[in-house]
Amino acid sequence: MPRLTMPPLLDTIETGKLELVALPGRTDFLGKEVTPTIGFNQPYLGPTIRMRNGPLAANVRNELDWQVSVHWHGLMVPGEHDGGPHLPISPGKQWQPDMEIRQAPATAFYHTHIHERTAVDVYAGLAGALQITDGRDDERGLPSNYGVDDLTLVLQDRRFDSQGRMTYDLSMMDVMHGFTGDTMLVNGQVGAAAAVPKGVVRLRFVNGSNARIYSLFADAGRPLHLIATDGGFLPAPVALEILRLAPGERAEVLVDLSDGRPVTLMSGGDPNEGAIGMVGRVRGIIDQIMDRSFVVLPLAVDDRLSPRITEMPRDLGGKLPKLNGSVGNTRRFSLDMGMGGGMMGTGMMGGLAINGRAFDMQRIDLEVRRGAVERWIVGSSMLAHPFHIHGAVFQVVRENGRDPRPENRGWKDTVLVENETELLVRFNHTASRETPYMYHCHILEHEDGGMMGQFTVG
Ligand SMILES: [Cu+2]
Repeated sequence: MPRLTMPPLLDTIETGKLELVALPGRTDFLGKEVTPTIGFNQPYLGPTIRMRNGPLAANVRNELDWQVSVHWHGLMVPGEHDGGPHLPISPGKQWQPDMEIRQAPATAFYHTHIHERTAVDVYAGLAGALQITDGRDDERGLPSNYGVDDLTLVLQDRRFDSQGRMTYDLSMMDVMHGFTGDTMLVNGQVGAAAAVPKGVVRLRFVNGSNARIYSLFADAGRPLHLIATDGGFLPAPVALEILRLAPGERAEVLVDLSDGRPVTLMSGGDPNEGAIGMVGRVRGIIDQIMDRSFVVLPLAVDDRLSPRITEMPRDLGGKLPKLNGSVGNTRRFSLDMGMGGGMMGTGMMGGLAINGRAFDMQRIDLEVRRGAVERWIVGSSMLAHPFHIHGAVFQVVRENGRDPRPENRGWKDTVLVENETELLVRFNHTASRETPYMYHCHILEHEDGGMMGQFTVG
């Protein structure tokens, strides 16, 4: 079994500079035929960008023949630096946002975000992981040795043809449910295993899949100790049996391998996948009857690596969100799939919308006051949708009438909406009419199909 490798680390801490180039490439995923792919600074995916608070001068060059952008998913930067659909980089051109990073340590994500091209271009490779660090992980007792005891894991699922070429042929079902593949990729690698020291290991998950919702667990009942959500650290580790991770979400967990035994990371089936997604409400029962679980990544202990951390930390220093004090507007969002007549022919594509309206680049859907906390109630009548808001972090208050799942109690910027989810959202960063922020479903086929809106903050 090949050994899992990390994306190259692009550390901006000394230089305060970040150079990315969107490039065409060729990638041999299965040891058979090569697939034309795209990536940042390499043939497929991009480096892990490490940054800390302070000025960061980015320079993104586009060497592809079509427009791309770089959305910093999870970075709290103003709309003009956010890299959304209004900030395309034309072929041969560059984009140079002079950013100021000021936020808690976290694992984030970056990817192209051109309207109606996001799904196909992220699928082909234009995405990567990002980490904001404050250099104080030793004080927290956390593993921080990149690629040794601190692993970045970009999770993606893909399909391949009989020649071994990666394919992206969308059926009506794929548009409807989002595209799911039958082959698991971690950091662009198929069938690899991680080798780690005999101690506590940190896993930074980035769900970079177009649509797949993972229900991650370790075999033999070993817990995953959740230490950070999208927006950063929890106060203390929380032991989970299952960690659900929808597209666009990130989570950091610790796994204890100090007994030397290997661990296999697995995932349960995707609640939206195939015919099962159509009967959504009873999927829990179906999962019990039909085991749809699969291997995400085996972890084996390598005795040559000396463990640095051998105990679970107690105090991570994070704070849970408590935004209840000063809530302004309440807004309702329904994530629509245009059923009822819309299923036939091209009507279905037009059915993907929010509050009955498909995304329109020319229409500002909302105007939010800077500094406001708003109550956003997001509902779905069909399938589960990961709802992402640009330039803001939120507290999940209620999920389907209950307290939020444990993995949704920290600061979030993306959350999976099944029936109804209530959020308190804090808007601290500005976005103009020229470069508004987006809110959207992070199933990329849904986003491209129109399940997106845009707003200003000022
Ligand atoms: Cu969706």
